[in-house]
Amino acid sequence: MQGLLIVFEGVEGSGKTTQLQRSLHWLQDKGVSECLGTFAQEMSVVATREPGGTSLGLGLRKLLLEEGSRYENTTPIPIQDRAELLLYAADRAQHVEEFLKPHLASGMIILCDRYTDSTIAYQGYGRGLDLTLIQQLNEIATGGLESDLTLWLDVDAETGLKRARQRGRADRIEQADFAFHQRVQQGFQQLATSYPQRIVRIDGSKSEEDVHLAIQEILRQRLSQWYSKLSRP
Ligand code: T5A
Repeated sequence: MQGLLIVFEGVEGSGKTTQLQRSLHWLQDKGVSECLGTFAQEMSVVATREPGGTSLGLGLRKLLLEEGSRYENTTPIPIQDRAELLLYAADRAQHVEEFLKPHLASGMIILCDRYTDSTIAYQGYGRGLDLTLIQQLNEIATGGLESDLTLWLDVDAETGLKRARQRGRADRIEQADFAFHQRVQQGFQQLATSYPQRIVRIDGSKSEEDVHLAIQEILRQRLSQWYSKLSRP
């Protein structure tokens, strides 16, 4: 039985990480047993993220987000846009083979903080790199593995950045100029329009609790559909 890949996407500070954790706890406590009936005992839910869902990915994440320089006071390494694109692709290729595919093959529900749409939004719309090239690279890195559901937390760039910056020093990507973050937001809007079956928009400007309830509703629907499929003889 193939598991489910559920991805959380959005601009900086859109609340993905907060909502992913809340969804994880809800699914583990009640959601899975509520929606998956007799199959619930066989199901487990795991959380992961990009970049940084593997040991190699953690090293790449440090390079990409300058986490080393944030915490160890070292000089940031300059990264060219195409090099940045390839580093995200390398992180993804490793993540797909080492983590996503084996967990999906064992029937797990995976909650993933960012995936291929982030590369289109950030490196494509944000940096202005060729979108066709990025689609091809995503295909190479994933071997064609798409999310079953992508929850896009729609928050305008200004609100998201304000939230993210309240937490302290900004990482390398957060430091990019405001127009960059606006283009990223446009990228997510465009993706949601192009892939309405896969990407569900959630109003991320609402309170944390309201956003959580909206996500719960979508997860209930999708898991129930999945359950009907699993129960078919
Ligand atoms: N990237 C990633 C690329 O450029 N290309 C790629 O292919 C990929 C995969 C990842 C960076 O890499 C880039 C995108 C990113 O810049 P990251 O640390 O994972 O780096 O950064 P983010 O994913 O942006 O994580 P953030 O933590 O900045 O944003 P989140 O996860 O969206 O937000 P969250 O949940 O941490 O919340 C931020 C703050 O807002 C509050 C929270 O308490 C927290 O303080 N908050 C709310 N406040 C008010 N109302 C709500 N509804 C709130 N929800 C959360």
